[in-house]
Amino acid sequence: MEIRFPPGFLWGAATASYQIEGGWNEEGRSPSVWDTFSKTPGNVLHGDTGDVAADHYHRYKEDIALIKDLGIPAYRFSFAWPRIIPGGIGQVNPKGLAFYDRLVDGLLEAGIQPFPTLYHWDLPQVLEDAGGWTSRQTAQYFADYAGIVVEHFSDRVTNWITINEPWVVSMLGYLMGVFAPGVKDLKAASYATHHLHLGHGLAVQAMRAAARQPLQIGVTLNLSFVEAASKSADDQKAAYLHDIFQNRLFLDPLLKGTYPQEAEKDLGFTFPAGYEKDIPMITTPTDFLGINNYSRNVVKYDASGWPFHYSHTNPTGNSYSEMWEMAPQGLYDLLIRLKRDYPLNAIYITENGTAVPDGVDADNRVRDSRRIQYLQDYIAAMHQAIQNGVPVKGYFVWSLMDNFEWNLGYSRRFGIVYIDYENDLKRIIKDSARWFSQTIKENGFKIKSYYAEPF
Ligand code: IFM
Repeated sequence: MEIRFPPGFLWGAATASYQIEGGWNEEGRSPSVWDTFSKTPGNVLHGDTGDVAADHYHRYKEDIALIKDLGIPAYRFSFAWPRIIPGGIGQVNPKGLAFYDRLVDGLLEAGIQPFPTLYHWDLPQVLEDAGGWTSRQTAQYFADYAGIVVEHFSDRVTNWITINEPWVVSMLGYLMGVFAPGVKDLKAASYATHHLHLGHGLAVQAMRAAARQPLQIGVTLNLSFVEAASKSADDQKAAYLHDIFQNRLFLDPLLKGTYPQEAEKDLGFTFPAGYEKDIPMITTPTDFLGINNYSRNVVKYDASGWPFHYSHTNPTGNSYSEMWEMAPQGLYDLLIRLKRDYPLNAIYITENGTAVPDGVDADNRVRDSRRIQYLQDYIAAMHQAIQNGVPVKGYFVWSLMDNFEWNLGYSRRFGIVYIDYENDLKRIIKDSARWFSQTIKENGFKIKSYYAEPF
């Protein structure tokens, strides 16, 4: 059968500032929490840092040309707060804005739609020193920064994402301590969660006030469909709680104006006193929800689990990437569930992709057939969800190019373009990029049949 997407469906590729830019101390950029974290021994595999990364800061023209040659209509990138306001608040750095002027103008000249994110985790270190996301002030500072960036760019840019994956910031950054800033404290994570929501709401209002034309604004959440490992009551309860932790702690306040009760009762989160008063701000209307999805989560009760009494299982049946289970059914189930449970008019898949071992063959080709299979399966699952009424308006592959995969450094490659770290960071088009390019050209592809089971 032929899969064809609705007219106007937006295809894109995504990246993030710290993961590709490099130029870490150039033209006035201040250190971010990720500079500090990655330079602290033991935090990142092989001691890798984003100092140089893919050197996009200097090679953005070449990268724009790549996107254009591949016929990719939209590009999701993130602004680096420490480049634009090195002190976190106050003085704007004209050279920081100028870099993104060059990038945005270059994209527009190439006919590529910019789809930026304001915050993809590179908090200015100076703000972390003052409490980071555990401090209510940071929410306001983020909104101030958002207003400044929107004032400058909204004559040319209409689609905006406030925050990328607040779950990662609060849970990996402040609860589990495996991402910057490396804190392990449930109260800190609770406060960070609330202040990220608040920062998003304040930012949306600041952005609308600063906008030079009507904007489409959304937030991007990393969501996973959650299943219990068995029908036992304990496993069912574990799955219920994990769904709250992973998904509802973010979806419910933003889209329904409530925190799930169990977050406090069963998981031990403690939100700042008087948090209820922030709910109207947090639920400030947006235009779309961004979703990053890579896998599903299958969990079982586990008395010794940390930070909660459950653990993740590795189900059999699907294959695995270097990171996670490849589970396209999980994307289908997630999308159908979102439509059922939340008032959503527009969804963008703002990230989906996979890290599989790949390398350059003697003929200079990267034959990443497993990545192609993964993308095809997930895109087909998304198509099936659209056929069933889920309003998915666009899809961004993660990632345009191999990059700094946070605490795993450069050991994992998510790109559809290969970065040759050994040879002057040469860009090499992988087979998956050619496949994606063809998919965009045809606005779909052929498959034997859908494989997702009805939800
Ligand atoms: O590389 C990350 C990205 O920064 C956020 N979403 C998940 C990707 C893969 O882990």
